[in-house]
Amino acid sequence: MIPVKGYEGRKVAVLGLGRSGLAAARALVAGGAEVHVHDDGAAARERARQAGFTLLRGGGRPEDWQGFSLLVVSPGIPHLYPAPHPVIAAAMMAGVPVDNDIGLFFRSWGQADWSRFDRIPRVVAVTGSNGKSTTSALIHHVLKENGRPTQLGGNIGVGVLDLAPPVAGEVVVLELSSYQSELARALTPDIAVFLNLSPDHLDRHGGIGGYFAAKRRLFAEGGPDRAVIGVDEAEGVFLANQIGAEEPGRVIRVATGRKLSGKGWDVVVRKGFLAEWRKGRQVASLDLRALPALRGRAGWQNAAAAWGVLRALGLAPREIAPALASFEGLPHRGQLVGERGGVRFVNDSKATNVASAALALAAHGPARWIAGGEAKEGGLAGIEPALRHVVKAYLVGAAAESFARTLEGRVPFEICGTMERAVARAAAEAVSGETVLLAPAAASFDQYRDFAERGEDFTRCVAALKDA
Ligand code: UMA
Ligand code: ADP
Repeated sequence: MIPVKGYEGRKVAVLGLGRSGLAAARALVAGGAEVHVHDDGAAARERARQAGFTLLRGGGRPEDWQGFSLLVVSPGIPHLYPAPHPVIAAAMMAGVPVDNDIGLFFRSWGQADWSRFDRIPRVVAVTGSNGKSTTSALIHHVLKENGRPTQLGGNIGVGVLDLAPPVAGEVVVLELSSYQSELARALTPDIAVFLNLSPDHLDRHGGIGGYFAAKRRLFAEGGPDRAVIGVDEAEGVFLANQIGAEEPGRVIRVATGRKLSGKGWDVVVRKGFLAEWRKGRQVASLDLRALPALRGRAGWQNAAAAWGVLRALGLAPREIAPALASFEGLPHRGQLVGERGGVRFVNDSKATNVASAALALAAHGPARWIAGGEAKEGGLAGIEPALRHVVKAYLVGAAAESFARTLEGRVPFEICGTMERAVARAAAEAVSGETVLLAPAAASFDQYRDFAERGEDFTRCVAALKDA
């Protein structure tokens, strides 16, 4: 745990008692704060009470906030859009600062006793619409393989305040969601990564502009020493230009599929070949085509971003290359879960938006595509160019009918409803050389607890086929 500094003897409230909230409450107590907690769920409140926490009284009216120095909010709880949670609204009306575990982490990070370290710890923060978990895990994996001290946390599942206090020279890799970066009152990583931007979570950010603004804060507030920026979209080009205009050395640009001009520090992947350029010269290269967990443009972008970070951390190409090859990937992201009569079964349940689903289709097609779930704003808009990789779509969940309307006249489809039926139908019709691909382009919450449960259901259905 990383005890929170700066709130000794002061009253602090924590809203939401999941992974980030509970870790924050514990770390605030360890730092000497007087902590009051709240969760809208009665069971979570009861668990907290039994664990010895004081429950917040009221909280829905500005007068309830007398004497409070801070409200710490969990990322899943809206503070602005689509509507502020009433407790947050009241605290803000009362002028109480609102922060989250990420802000507290960065405020509590640098310590006076670090003077005993010969190499100070560093933080790498990774953001983007897609590929954050994979890239964060990849950087962490390569560091570990090279015997470097490292920890992994943030949106990937470990609340940041639950991380252990760092040791000398440690690199802490944080995956940061837009929910987390939007609210944090301190954001000071040493290296920050912006992978890409495509529409997602728009209801929480009041549209794409708000979503980009939430991610950009990582580069504006404090400003990292080094920014690794994917420039495949206009937003990344804009960001790289803005940061690099003042200090070109601060930016490492990452591109897949096109050459970059200029004499900066770039990592470019074309047709599966990674090349690192500095001052107009190629200084390193690697063939990524044989790396199974880093397939297609999505995998190449993640590999190139990780390469940029690792080089900025001082690793040599000969240290990075073997560790990239031994990375097995994360479950539910382009994961091969079965093969039968020349047909591959790939679980990409985490492809919850159109951009990730489109890249998955391009990487794994020709595809028998299982899609649907709880549609995101915009539905399937933007998927059209990727449909050439689709042999037939098998639609599930609440979005099935609306997805069918988009696909009408473009590709054959069938409304299957359940995963079990979709897998059975796709497997029955697939021929050798095709892939049965779960890449839903939608959230899972209509039928499952989360994307992982959906991916596990797909995997189970595929395994059941083998016995049939
Ligand atoms: N709650 C309320 N009122 C509300 C909503 C929620 O009281 O209106 C309570 C719930 O009853 C629950 C708690 O808040 O007890 C849950 O808080 P949370 O949803 O913020 O979840 P945590 O368990 O704290 O997990 C969060 C991240 N969750 C979200 O951003 C939604 C986790 O990311 C992250 O791993 C964890 O912190 C540790 O940092 C998950 C996620 O889905 C994986 N992220 C989104 C994504 O990747 O798309 C952004
Ligand atoms: P995140 O943590 O940003 O959600 P993940 O690594 O969990 O990212 O991957 C989410 C989904 O996006 C998966 O379906 C995966 O196949 C796909 N994906 C991974 N990397 C990228 C990328 N660089 N660009 C687009 N899609 C990607």
